[in-house]
Order: sequence, then C-alpha cells, then structure tokens
Amino acid sequence: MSILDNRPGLAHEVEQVAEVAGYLWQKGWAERNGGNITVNVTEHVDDAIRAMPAISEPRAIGFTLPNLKGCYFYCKGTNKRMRDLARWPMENGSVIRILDDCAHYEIIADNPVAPTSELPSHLAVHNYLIGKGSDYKASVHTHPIELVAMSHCKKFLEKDVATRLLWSMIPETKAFCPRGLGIIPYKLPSSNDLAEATIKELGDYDVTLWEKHGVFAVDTDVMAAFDQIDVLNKSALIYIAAKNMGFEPDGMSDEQMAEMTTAFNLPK
Ligand code: 2HA
Ligand code: ZN
Repeated sequence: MSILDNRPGLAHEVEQVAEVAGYLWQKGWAERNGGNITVNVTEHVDDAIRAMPAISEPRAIGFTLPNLKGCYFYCKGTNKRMRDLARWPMENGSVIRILDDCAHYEIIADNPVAPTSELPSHLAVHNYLIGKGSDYKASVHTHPIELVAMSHCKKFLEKDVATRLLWSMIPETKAFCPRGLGIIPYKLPSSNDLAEATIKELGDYDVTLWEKHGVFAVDTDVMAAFDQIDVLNKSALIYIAAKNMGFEPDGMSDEQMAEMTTAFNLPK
C-alpha cells in the first residue's frame, strides 16, 4: 500500500518530482546525494491522510513557521540519490506532516525516510511563500555545473551582473526566467543563515545562486522550477562556449533586450 494509491493528484506531483530528479542526474547536477526537492502537497490531502498515524517521532524543524499549520510536503530524503529517487520516489523521499506547534514535523508515508538536510531552508521558504499569498508550491535545490562555476568569480556575484549577462545570451532566458538570478554569498550548507538569506532574495527573484554551492529555485510546480534553472544554465553554457571559441560574446544589445521586454510584456 502506498499513500499514492487511488490518489491521482498526489501521485502526479510525486511523478513530476521523480521526472525532474532524473533530469538533474542526467545533467550531472546531482552527484551522490546532491540537491533536494520539496513540494507542498497540502491541496491533495484528504481526511484519510489527515488520520494517518505518524511513522516517525516528532522532529524539530529548527524554526517556528506559523503559515505551515496543517501543511503536508513531499520531501526528498537526506543522503538519498536523485538517480534513485527518479525510479523509486517513495523509497527515497517521504510525505511529512507539520505539527500544530509549527516547529515540528512527523513522517506519515510511505517509509520512514528522513527528509533532506536542507529542510530548514525549504520549509522556511514555503512558509514565506504562503505568507505572501503566492501560488508557488515547489522548491528545487541543485548543483548546476556552469552556474556554480560562475559563482567562483567575484564579478558575477555583484547584484544583477550574472542576470544581465545570462539574459543577454539568448532571448528565451529573460522570457522564462523573468525575475533573474539572486545572489547569496557563501553560507554553511543546511544552516539557518542560508535559509534566511535565501528568503530575503526570493522577494525579488525566483532563482537564487548559492555562492560556490548551487541554486535554489521556486515556482508553481517542480517542472517549472526546474525550467527556470535550466534556461539560466543554458545561457551559462552559451557564454562558456563563446569563451572557449576564444572570444567574449557580444550578448544581445540593450535595444534588443528592451524590444523583447516590451514585446513579451516582461518585468523591466
Ligand atoms: O542534499 O545538496 O546542500 C544535499 C545538498 C545539500
Ligand atoms: Zn547542495
């Protein structure tokens, strides 16, 4: 028996996570247990799920997150591989319930797989998204090679320098990542500091670059969050390809960017 049985909506959410996990592995962005995904699945929760007993003891989140009262999340498991999650999502991830104190959670299905080490960041972000009335349900953290490489260069860590460069490599990037790439200076992985810094940047950006570590993206669903990272990394690859051919790419001109921004009604 699985919590996904006879629940096509919930099963679809988890299948989408598994599909994205496979892409992350294939792209070389998910070495070993690298990266994590959480999805707010509360809209798919019925009375039978609400009545399900816990299969773990209550565990502390590390924050008190009042907007998460009554929420349920599918979370990748800590120390689990994306390439395994792609095939067996309920053996490499689990569904958790936030307890009424909003400071603890428990695992309810299918197996007692402990959630991702970045759970504090992920849940604090979901708390923030709900608080501002956003319809975003998914967050993805991964290690895209070329974007991480760019984060080793000080120039690209200045506000919006990487965003402008990446947008200018191909018109689609601004169209499909219209808020650009926020920058988070290096912080210890899994730390509350990293979570807090990420939330601050998510006010202005859907995708943030964690210096020398990876990216963290949010969107309505896991596929959309993946797409935003994918278009940014594609631009990084075009930039690198040009550099490898021995020249600095011109990039789209300011006029071309402005024309596209108006034509597609994008934010300035
Ligand atoms: O879950 O990528 O940052 C593994 C990580 C932590
Ligand atoms: Zn990471």
